[in-house]
Amino acid sequence: KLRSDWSRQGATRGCNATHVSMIVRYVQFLKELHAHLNTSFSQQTLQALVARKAVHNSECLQWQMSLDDFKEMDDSFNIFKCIHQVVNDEEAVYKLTYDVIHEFAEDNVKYLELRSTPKDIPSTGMTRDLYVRTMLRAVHDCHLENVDIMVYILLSIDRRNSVEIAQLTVDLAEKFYKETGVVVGLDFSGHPGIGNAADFIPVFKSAKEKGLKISCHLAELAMYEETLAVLRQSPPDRIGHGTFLHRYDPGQGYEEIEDTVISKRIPIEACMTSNLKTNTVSKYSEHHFDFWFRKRHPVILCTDGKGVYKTSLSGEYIHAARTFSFSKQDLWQLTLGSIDHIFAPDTIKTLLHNKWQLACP
Ligand code: 6MZ
Repeated sequence: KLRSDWSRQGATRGCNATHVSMIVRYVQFLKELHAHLNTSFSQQTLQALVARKAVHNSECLQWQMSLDDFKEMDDSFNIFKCIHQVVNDEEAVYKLTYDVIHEFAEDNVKYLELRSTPKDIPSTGMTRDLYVRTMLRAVHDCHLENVDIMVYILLSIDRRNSVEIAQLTVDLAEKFYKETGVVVGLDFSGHPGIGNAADFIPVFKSAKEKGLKISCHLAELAMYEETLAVLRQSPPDRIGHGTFLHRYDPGQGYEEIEDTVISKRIPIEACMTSNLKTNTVSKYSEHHFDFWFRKRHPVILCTDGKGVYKTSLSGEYIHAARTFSFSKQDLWQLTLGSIDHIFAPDTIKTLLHNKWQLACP
């Protein structure tokens, strides 16, 4: 199944059979640390969600077609707006969360951190609190069904919204962290061209004071000032994308950015296919994953949005393995190393380490 999925995604092109077989053996125990709920739908779920909202059908049909036609970052964000129109009530949030968890489990993902922006939508009775509760209900039901995957939730702060809403999200995360232990932290995301990440530094600090972990989308575009400000004043626990962190523009101060990331060993969530489709990286072979991985800096392969970018986590592994000619040791380091950077408690890290030692070829 993996082989046929990969071949549909074009991931096995140019890969010999022995290499594919080796990778198949190593992708049995994956960890997904960067997946946005609303961009991780399967085609089947999407169709069901669109069908429920027949009233918007013509608009929705248009954007479903545009899933193959990305030219720049804005195309993705236009699609996100449409998805949010069909995932705007309790039933839709539940179905999407439930389906996404099952789909990741089918792709051999054993540990998932699913992130989403809690939303207030008065027309459907949705509140931020209910949004998180609904996600938690779906996680709980999957657990009762013994789906073979551990799921944790990160609440996302959308940078186009106000600092006040961001602080509300932190408070909500703290509440559900204390109540359930399933919400373990925060994500800072949204269109990187809108707003200034530096404005949210007090919010990041408040999250840390509450014992919450935080992953920040940083340097997804070449945003020098805000990247440096965040790294200096409130370095996150992980960085999402980090496309422009390394000495990409010599003499422009990027040395300090790269050196800070290295000295603090901040893990980077690398989303290769997403970066290609949003046109921030031109081809797999030029992806910054390689730069960090060869430095032995912690870097984790992730999907970002398996639905929008038509990928899977195992597919991302094979894209990377093929492009950068991974050895068995590389695959071992990558799959085992990611465990150290999860946001769940240390007991879960130990459990995952033990499980992987047993499962690994
Ligand atoms: C920045 C992104 C993103 O929260 O409604 N999001 N933010 N860069 C990206 N790379 C392309 N992809 C997704 O999921 C959708 C939201 O996640 C963020 C955006 O804020 C988007 O609205 P949720 O589940």
